[in-house]
Amino acid sequence: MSRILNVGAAQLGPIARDESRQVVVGRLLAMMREGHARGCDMIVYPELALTTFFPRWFIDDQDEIDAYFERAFPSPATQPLFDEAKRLGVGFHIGYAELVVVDGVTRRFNTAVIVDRRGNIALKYRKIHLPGHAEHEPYRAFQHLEKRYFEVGDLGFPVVSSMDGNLGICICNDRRWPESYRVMGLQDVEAVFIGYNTPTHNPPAPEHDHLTSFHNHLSMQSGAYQNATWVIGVAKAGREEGVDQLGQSAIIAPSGEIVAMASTLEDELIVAKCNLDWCRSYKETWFAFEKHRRPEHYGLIVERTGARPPGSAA
Ligand code: CDV
Repeated sequence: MSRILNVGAAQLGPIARDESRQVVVGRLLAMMREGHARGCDMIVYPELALTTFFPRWFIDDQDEIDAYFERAFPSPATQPLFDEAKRLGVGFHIGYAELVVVDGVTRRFNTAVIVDRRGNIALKYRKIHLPGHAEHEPYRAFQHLEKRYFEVGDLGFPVVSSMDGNLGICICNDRRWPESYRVMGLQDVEAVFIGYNTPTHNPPAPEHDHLTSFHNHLSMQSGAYQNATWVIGVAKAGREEGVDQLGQSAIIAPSGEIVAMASTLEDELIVAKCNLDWCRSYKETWFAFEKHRRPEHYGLIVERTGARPPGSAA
């Protein structure tokens, strides 16, 4: 019997700055119920799925910033997601801004979790590749202050055996980096969940704007194929507080093919029957890592961060 994970990628349309957690959770619950009615085992929500994408603003007031963060997860506002998932017997993935106090020090992360069918958190990931900048940059039409508001994640790229498969997470900008997928590939990952908030305009390089959609799929399709895994990429899409964000949420097979894609920029659930056993055909042939990888020649990948031309000093 094949291991089938029926996945619902729950793309979100814009979330307004003044939209409450309760209203957003209501939208998420509506898609969870739709997913259950359509036979889903797992609902995948995007990055920072509970609020507007606040790193687009330079905010001075720390209390105002912290209002976008969750101090507990679940909290009274988000508990209904856990309760409904348990009642329906579906799992879910969701991204949120996490605030924790450790040994008296406040830490803030861009986080995502997988919650299993029983309503338990099976895996937590904290975003590692934080894009953007840390200071206000007035030339930009809008800011991207993830480097200011979040710390680099400290949990690596973990994979968990849950829901009858090996499941992993990375978040938005992580999907552009082959290392993210490879570290999970080396843990035999079979499905990677990725939420994203991607403006269609990139202020530092507007010459790439017309390629935003291509680069989104290119990154996720190559990550899927080269690591023999399903990849489920889910957007927060549409014009959010004046900023256009990419849609085209996609469910990608280990072949690298897109098997389902969103066609709107709104709340939209796309569904695919993900046969986790399809991964084996690639994991045991082209990408039988144990037979074909040559890590003794890959040292630079972990020794060096930035590129240096041949002959330059260390
Ligand atoms: N939320 C993100 O990580 N966004 C980044 C860019 C657009 C800043 C991305 O790679 O999509």
